[in-house]
Amino acid sequence: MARIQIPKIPWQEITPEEVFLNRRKFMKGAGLALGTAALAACSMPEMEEIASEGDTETAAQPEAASAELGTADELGDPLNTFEQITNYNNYYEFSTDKQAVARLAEGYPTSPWTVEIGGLVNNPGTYDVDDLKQMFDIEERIYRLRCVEAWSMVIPWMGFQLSDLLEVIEPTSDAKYVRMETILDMEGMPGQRNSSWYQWPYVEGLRIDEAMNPLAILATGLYGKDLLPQNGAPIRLVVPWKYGFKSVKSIVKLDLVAEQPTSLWMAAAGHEYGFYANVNPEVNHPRWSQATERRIGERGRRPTLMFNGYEEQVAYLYEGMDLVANY
Ligand SMILES: Nc1nc2c(c(=O)[nH]1)N[C@H]1C(S)=C(S)[C@@H](COP(=O)(O)O)O[C@H]1N2
Ligand SMILES: [Mo]
Repeated sequence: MARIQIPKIPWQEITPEEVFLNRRKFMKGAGLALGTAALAACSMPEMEEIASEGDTETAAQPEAASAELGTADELGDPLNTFEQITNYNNYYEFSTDKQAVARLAEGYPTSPWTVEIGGLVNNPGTYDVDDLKQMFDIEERIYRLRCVEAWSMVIPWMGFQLSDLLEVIEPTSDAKYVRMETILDMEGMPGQRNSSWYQWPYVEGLRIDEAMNPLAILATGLYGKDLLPQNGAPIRLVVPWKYGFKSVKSIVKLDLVAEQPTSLWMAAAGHEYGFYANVNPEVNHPRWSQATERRIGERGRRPTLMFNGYEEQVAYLYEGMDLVANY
């Protein structure tokens, strides 16, 4: 079962910088590692025990297990509901109809599942997802997800830092990019079978320094539960400062490579979907503005934030780069 760390301090009470850069260290320092019990299986007495461990500078909230998980992002925006997050999905392997994906993906087999990890690394290997979940600290990360179609959600992911995996597999000095691939399964995935317009499998990539940024995670769950198929079970990328299409789902292959990978979207329409795809309210998509967005569940529109609100954490990656040319 997954090793889960329960944050003692509510997410929104920590400053953004601590949240993003020191959170895990902080949690380890506070001695809050929680054995091997799955969160959903925790009984109240166990929760109380855990909550009373470590120092006591902030009050734990043992009376409500759910209070241990966050309820808003660091900007104070409330989480989207589990129902919203699991019923409004982009997953073209199943359907281009966002509201049809959940039904079509229901029961899609995601266990056992292995990820083949290799390319320009010292330690290649094929890993079972269950083993990856044991190897790394699984923690909650509440992130905004901004789709290039100009809608957004706030999602409480569970996952581990991509940088932790990279440290284990040790990229060689020739490695410049990380390339990730979704499963190819024409038989099981109706969208792959029915749409030959796209060059399956879905491929995405990051520059290695982007992949090392602490915000980049491989997510294995949300709302404290394992991912459902429609959200990219059992393991998918989440890079919250980029448009949602970069966050490739249901990964079976991860390679370190020397050349910039060509993503499925670059191959399909490179003038509309670039490699970087950083959220930027000033660079419009050829067919629509990116200045504002619709938060699912809200009326009206809200302004889109540079790098989706994560500028402080990621702007250094693009210093001196032309963000219009490198969209
Ligand atoms: N393999 C794969 N990954 C994918 C997609 C897809 O169609 N196939 N859609 C992307 C897009 S456009 C978005 S907005 C997010 C949506 O993630 P969610 O459905 O979990 O909210 O997944 C991304 N990852
Ligand atoms: Mo998207």
